[in-house]
Amino acid sequence: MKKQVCIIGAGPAGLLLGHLLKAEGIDCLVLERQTPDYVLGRIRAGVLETITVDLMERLGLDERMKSEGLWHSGFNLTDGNRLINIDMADLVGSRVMVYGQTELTRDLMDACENRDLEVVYEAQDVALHDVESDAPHVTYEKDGQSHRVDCRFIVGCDGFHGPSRKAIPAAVGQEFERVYPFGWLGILADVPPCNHELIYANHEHGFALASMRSETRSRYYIDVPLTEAIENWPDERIWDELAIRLGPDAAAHITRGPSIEKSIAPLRSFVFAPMRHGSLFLCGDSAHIVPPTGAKGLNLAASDVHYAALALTGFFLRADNDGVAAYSDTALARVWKSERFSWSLTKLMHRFPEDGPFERAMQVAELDYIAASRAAQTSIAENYVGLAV
Ligand code: RFL
Ligand code: PHB
Repeated sequence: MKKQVCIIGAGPAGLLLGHLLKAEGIDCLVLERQTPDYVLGRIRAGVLETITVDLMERLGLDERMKSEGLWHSGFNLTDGNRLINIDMADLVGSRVMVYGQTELTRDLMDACENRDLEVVYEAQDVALHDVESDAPHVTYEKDGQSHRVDCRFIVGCDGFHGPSRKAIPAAVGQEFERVYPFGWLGILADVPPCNHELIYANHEHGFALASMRSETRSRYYIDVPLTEAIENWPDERIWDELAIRLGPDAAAHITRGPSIEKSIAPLRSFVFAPMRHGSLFLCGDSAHIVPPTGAKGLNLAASDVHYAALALTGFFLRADNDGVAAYSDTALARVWKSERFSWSLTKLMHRFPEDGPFERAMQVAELDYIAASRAAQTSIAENYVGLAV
């Protein structure tokens, strides 16, 4: 089969890019290893920046998001003693949208048939070939049959563990990585949120986050050692710990209920450069990972896709190669700023096993500074709502 672009991975990055290219008349195919239900079963991001909301709007796929999503104009940091409100609307005149990655992915999936975006689910053994040439191809197996897709470009949207990044020779690429000594234990429950805005807490017991998916569905996280087994955390133990870490005001408003999802996600900072090699682009988690503290992962995938769609549209519609040539540098400039923000918020809001009284005093001093300084709050707000693309 012949296509202009072959996209690997039908997570948010792959589906967003597929729809953007299709809207410009570019012929593309998306290959996904899992089933649609499996992709929708992964509970991940909850906070969307303007760039992500705007892309859905541009595609005309924002109707459900605009009616069911929640606009948030602020969020809170706490160390158990005080609540520091970051009023994004007042500080930087912008907001974020609380709308689950699951729902965004569902909206993108549901639109495929109508818009003729072809997605092959359960594509096994996807392999990339000749990525350094102008005529790469992708092979895969489906229902016991071998398939080959010849294309001009391949876009790897296949997440951290996918094959695309590995198709770039080690001599060409450079990896930057920090693995954190804890993971986030997340719980999803059909109970009203304890607060109308998110709360990030740094308590002596550890980190906690109170988030939500709707007025009736809450998402909470606590950090746990990397070695921790989920079996050690029955729901009641998580609720008890949340009540301690989030502080007495939030605790008074926590409604407990049975978990409908519970999992531990490791925390990592990772960047791979370059984000394009020959005819292969990387977008989203295939090229970089941020710890979830800044709510940046999905939004970075969206900004990569925005740049990649501009580059590919320029190439196919105007024979302009500049966007392709600039893609890696342009995307990485924004990636590094989000990496910095996610890393700094992670350091501020978590207790690291190797930290002593000095590091703790630095956290307290930084929270004191943020509490008293409009300039410091503005910097946090500007990063949280998302830097310009
Ligand atoms: P995905 O979502 O991992 O999708 C990649 C897709 O590629 C498929 N795939 C393959 N397909 C074909 N062949 C192969 N060999 C393949 N190997 C893999 C996979 O099945 C999958 O469908 O990457 P993408 O599209 O780049 O999207 C990135 C986001 O999913 C991720 O960055 C965010 O979820 C991160 N994240 C958050 N981001 C935010 O912007 N805001 C948040 O509030 C936020 N919270 C979070 C998060 C991530 C979390 N976890 C679990 C890591 C909270 C958590 C707990
Ligand atoms: C979420 O609701 O899942 C969520 C919110 C904010 C974050 C990370 C995750 O920083």
